Amino acid sequence: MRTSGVPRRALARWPEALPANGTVGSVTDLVRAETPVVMGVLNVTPDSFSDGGRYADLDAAVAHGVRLRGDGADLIDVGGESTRPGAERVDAATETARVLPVVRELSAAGILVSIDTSRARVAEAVLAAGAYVVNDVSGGLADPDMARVVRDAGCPWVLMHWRGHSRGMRELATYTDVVADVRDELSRRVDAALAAGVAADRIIVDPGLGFAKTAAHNWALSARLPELVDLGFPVLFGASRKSYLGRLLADPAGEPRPTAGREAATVATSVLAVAAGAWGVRVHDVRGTADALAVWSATGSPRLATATGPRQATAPRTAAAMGGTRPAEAATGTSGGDR
Ligand code: PMM
Repeated sequence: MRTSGVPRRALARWPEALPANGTVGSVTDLVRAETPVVMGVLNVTPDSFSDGGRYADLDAAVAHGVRLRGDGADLIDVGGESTRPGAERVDAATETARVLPVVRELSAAGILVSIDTSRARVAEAVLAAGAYVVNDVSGGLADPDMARVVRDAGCPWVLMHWRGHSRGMRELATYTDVVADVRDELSRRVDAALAAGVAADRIIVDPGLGFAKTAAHNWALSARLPELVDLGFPVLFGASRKSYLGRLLADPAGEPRPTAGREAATVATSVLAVAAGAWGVRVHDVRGTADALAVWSATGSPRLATATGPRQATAPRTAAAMGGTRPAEAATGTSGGDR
């Protein structure tokens, strides 16, 4: 791997203005965007469930990021640690070494980058190298220092619903009512972020499909997405190529459809999620989803009829605002396989 010569910039305060070739002008515009945001996945890992091993080389990774941008991605989500069920963790130095040069190069090319990490040290290093958004699959639970890093940077923070690291997440997939439980646990994460001084207009939430969730849980979260939208924060939806789609499309012998054959189903989930009020979608193949969302926009951006109404009509409903107490969040666990 070669390293980029792009200078690191100080992390004094986050620049509100976005790189010139972005489709929105500022971080606030990005978080409040009314047009759907498409986040393209770029895993610089040997073992992610869909693209693991394909972009380990810097040039290949950067070229893929540029391609995803050309296909219509608003943000490129760079990850250096696989979170598939059962995956072993890598150390922070390895994770940083994987992502840092890629983030530097993409940022230098004016491409908006989010960093998929749950480690504060990694986030801090890549924010200094030009990343604009922290996508934290642990919603701030994995590293108590993450809230400080995000607060000091002033960058957007994706808080994903999470109950424990990959090795044990399957055992944690027990819910009374998955949608209500995910909503409650997410609102606790929002409250913790706000209490740590993170600005409300920097927070994005995500149901975390496939993370301590069975296929039935994922379908329930998709079907009742407006209940999460009702929290009042932008919702990111990440169904791309996940195993519940493979199982839906299983062959007559019951063999799940391999990841490469899940694209049309991914596009369908993206459009349905956005029509249900999602702020954005996180996908591996940007072109298909971007095209489908262009069709959705051209036909007047129709929203699905929902019990709760459109996102704009609701005020933020965090745990503190709702004044309730909820079951404790599990923060540990173990497990294995295709997400
Ligand atoms: N899924 C994966 C990784 N990161 N981040 C967010 N915010 N939401 C997700 O659903 C999500 C994520 C799963 O692994 P992948 O990178 O191979 O898709």
